[in-house]
Amino acid sequence: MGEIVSYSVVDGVAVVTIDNPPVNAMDRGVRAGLQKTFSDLKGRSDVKAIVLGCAGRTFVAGADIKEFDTGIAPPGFHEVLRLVEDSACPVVAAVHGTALGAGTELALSCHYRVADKTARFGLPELSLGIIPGAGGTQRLPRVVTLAHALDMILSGKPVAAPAARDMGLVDAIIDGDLMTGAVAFARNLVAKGAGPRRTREQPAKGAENADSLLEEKRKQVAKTMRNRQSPLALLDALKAAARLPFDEGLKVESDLSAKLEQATESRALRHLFFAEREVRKIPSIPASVQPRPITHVGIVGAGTMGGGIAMSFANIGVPVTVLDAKQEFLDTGFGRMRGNYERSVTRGSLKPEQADQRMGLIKPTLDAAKLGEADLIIEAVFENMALKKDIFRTLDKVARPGAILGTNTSTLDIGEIGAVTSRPQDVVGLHFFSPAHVMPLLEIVQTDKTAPDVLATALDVAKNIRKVGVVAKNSYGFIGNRMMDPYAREAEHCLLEGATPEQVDGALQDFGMAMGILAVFDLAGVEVGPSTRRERRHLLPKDPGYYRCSDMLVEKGWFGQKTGRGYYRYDNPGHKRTPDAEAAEMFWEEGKRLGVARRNPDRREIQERCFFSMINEGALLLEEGVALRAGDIDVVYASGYGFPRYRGGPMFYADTIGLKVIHDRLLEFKRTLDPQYWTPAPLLAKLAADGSTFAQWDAGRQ
Ligand code: T1G
Repeated sequence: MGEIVSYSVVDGVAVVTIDNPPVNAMDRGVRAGLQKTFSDLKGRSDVKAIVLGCAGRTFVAGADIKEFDTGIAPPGFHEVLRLVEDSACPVVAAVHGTALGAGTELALSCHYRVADKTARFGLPELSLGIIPGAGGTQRLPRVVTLAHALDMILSGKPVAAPAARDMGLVDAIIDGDLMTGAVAFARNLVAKGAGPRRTREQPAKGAENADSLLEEKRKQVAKTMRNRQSPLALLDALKAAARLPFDEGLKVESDLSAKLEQATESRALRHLFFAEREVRKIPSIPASVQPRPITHVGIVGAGTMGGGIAMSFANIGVPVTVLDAKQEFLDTGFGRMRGNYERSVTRGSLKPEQADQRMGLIKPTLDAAKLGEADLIIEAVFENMALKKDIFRTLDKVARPGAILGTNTSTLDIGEIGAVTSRPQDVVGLHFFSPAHVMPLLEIVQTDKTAPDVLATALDVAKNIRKVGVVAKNSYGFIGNRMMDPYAREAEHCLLEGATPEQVDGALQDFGMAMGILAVFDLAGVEVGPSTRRERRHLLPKDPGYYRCSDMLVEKGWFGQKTGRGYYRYDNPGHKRTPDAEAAEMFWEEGKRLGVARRNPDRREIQERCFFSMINEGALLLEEGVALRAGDIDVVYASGYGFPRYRGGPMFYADTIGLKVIHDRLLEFKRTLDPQYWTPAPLLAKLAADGSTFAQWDAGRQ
């Protein structure tokens, strides 16, 4: 590999190139290379201007996130960026790809910035639980207004080059070859005698209304970004940018950054960043295995799930054929998809012509033979084994050889489904989450017959449709729903013991869950759980209180939002969720009838019973090999179940509590609650005894 940072001087313009694949992360090597280069160039009187660009697919895409765990080795960011900014001749950043985090901060330390039109700039540090730590909070408000800087960093969303130019972050968009254009831009600066334009010497823009702007945001983030420190720290850093001289503001930023980097919030978010990339690595799939090309997809079932899945493929330009049994089902399904696209157009997230183009890619059919040219067919019909088997027998006849047959089942045995075909090796579970065109999680379920290249294809499909694909072994509930079972079981049992639904959900939301599980059941339909359990009643625990509350609601026809009553009432004008004293009373009476002790569990007990039982189930999944890594379980929960990302997922959270603490609490619940549910998983008991963690268990298996 060549030098990480190199330069050449042509007719007085030095072109500096960073080449640090895969994303030019500004690791120690890059920082040292920049330090050496700009020190060398400092002494060259023949150099009249400097252009700084990157090789490969993107300008610097950030600091090397791995370095936070080991500490930032010298030279540090401030030292290097100051050297760039102190250059006696103009420095022009030439930006392509995604200049994120330290990438944008490096560009800000240059005096001018040019970009190709597809380039994007961003400061996504809050998504890692930190704030820009290389001067971004101090330099950005000196180039764009404080309001723009605040929005850019708080949202973390990349800004496209044209918009960046409009706000003052980019001086010119380069058509044609970026470096050629950047050198021409630099020569023009020299020709017109434009010297360095040091960002730190500019006044903060729009600082006059800093107090009101930042105070209003403080109130907002306290609600929308609950339990998190980094957004509040950002407001403090921006206030320093508006009120203090640059160097003092930089000190404020550094002190805040140092604290955040070591805090649990950032360690949790960095854990998820890497875990979401680790999930693509499956040891049983040799690197030589190539995914099968997917150029045409078939969907069986035009319902909510089938339509959402069809949209996921149409959104990336893949044609889709949707089969259903009746024209009216197709009409309803296509109307729903069109409605989804129209809502995106109304929201401004999609242009009308894009919506038309995507809808145009989705074709209806009543004839299964039309699925014959599909490379991948996904069944998404009712959770009924007989129906699914019929469909797979038909697919076995019409699908072309080598086509992959996926099922969106969430509870049925995929091995049993595949067994009715002549090609079980081509059968795989593709468990989408509703709404399928929005939710990022895709559970990829392998049976013991699924071929490695089918798994590789499913992972490739997940990345292409911008979902997070997590591989699970074929077992009831796969990963997510299997761990939901004890979690919701405890939530319901607390109702029999005297808690109200709002107390239970309140405890779960205080923890950081997007929604309490009882409100989720009301949203999804309370009847879904009991009907799934009916299919498995011979396997259920011997416990009359087991999900007794949802059974009672179903007996009364209270299915939740769709019927106006469930755990809560929705029969008010705005269909808002309101407490239902009658339902609570009904649960308590039932608890008494069943002889359940009235414990009136408090917030802490509700949280511990729900989350520790979930974690214990996760440990069982790891032992059974249903989940490959604890990190995979964290990704499932952060991407598909509204688990707060700033806690890193259930298994990371368990490590922060300490496995021995959890283990001892499980034993206490075994003594005081229904003992059949509280036996610590052997893996959890072992790790607790060894003073170890799930993270160490993962690392030991790499
Ligand atoms: N650090 C270390 N490794 C990184 C990395 C980073 N910043 N970004 C990507 N990788 C690895 C990734 O793990 C994967 O590795 C490979 O590169 C390809 O990534 C001081 C403190 C740039 C949009 O948050 O958003 O700067 O799995 O699969 O889908 O203020 O990577 O192949 O071994 O994601 O094309 C701020 C994070 C850091 C950007 C490319 N920057 N990266 O997406 O590829 S904090 C970020 C991304 C910071 C300063 C602060 C994406 C991408 P492997 P990939 P991609």
